[in-house]
Amino acid sequence: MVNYVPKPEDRFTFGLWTVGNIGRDPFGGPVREVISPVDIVHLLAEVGAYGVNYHDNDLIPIDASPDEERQIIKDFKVALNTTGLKMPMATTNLFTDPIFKDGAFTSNDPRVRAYAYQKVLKTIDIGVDLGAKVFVFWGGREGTETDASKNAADAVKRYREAINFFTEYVISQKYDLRIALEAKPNEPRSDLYLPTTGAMLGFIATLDHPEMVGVNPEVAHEHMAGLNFMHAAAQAWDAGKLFHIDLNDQLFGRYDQDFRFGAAMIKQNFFLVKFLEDVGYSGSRHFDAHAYRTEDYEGVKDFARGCMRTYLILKEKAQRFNADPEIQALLAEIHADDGAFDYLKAYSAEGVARLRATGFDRVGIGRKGLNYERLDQLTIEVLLGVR
Ligand code: GLT
Ligand code: MN
Ligand code: MN
Repeated sequence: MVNYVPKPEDRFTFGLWTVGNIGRDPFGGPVREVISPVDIVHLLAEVGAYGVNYHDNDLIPIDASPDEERQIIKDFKVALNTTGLKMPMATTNLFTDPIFKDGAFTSNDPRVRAYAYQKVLKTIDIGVDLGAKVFVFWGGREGTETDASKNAADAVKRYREAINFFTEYVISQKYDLRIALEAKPNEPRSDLYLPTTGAMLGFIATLDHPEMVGVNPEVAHEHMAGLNFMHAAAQAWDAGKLFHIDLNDQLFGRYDQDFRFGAAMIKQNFFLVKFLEDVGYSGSRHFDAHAYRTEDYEGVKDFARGCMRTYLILKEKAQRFNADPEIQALLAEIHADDGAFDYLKAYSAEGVARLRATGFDRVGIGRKGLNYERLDQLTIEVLLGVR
């Protein structure tokens, strides 16, 4: 990890739409020229990324002719081959075109839902051809401004029908492809359905092929809702559902800022990186973020390099935390367990009888200080570079 240089095994990826973001916002037009997907691939190779992800229309314009489409895919494959970049994840844009203004799978209009299905099937085929192993669904327009317009329970049913349809399609084509659902609480709709990673995990359990479907949690999306992102990622991991992850940053309660990873909440991101590294998460570390609107393309490279560098620095800090004798001594004390209550790990009538007969020093246990102040200060000192 010397010099924090990204390596292929770090699995650092960026979407075409991230470094290709031209800095448009609701109050102002673009500040950067559009650059082609081929140029984006070369830019990502230059900064040391492992892979590039895409939406269908990041690569192929929505109104491209079949000939144009063939040529674009051919050129893109050449760029992947010459740079060695991989394309591990594909996704469908179901939010930009006006046809999706009231959603795709949850639209009230059956023609819109059918068009969305058609668009997804095509993106799955092309994505698999380009090497994708994970297919993300982010329902950017699946929501409402007024709940007079849709039945929220029907919306979830329609979402379920759609995901069931696509898992059957993947099976029928014998594709080696898993699906990852990405939650967001709001924006661009006033309220989005299935707004958190936890909501997605509950939804997945209701699908026909839950084993093929996991989540793609995004740091900023949980932060928008004021939630602890690492806890969401950990729950997904525990459920065997952490198929992909969108890394970026922002403070709680703001609009969707998609800042450089680690730009805003260092301590939270430290615990996230530590979690991912400690459990051995081996999927893509996808930076779904973009450069400040103040930047030109040199600044975009600074942004991309910064995401990867900060991840690697936090990874090193996690190793330091794990190797720090004082921290480890405290943790050993905090986690001490002599096994006396192991009989409660599984229910038994005998265990209940034993438990009923046990006396507890309630006051004494409640009085004992836990040393978390010291532990947290030591953590902060690791992060601030004095340990
Ligand atoms: C869009 C959104 C992201 C999603 C992308 C996938 S598109 O940039 O803000 O969070 O991951 O559709
Ligand atoms: Mn986002
Ligand atoms: Mn995302």
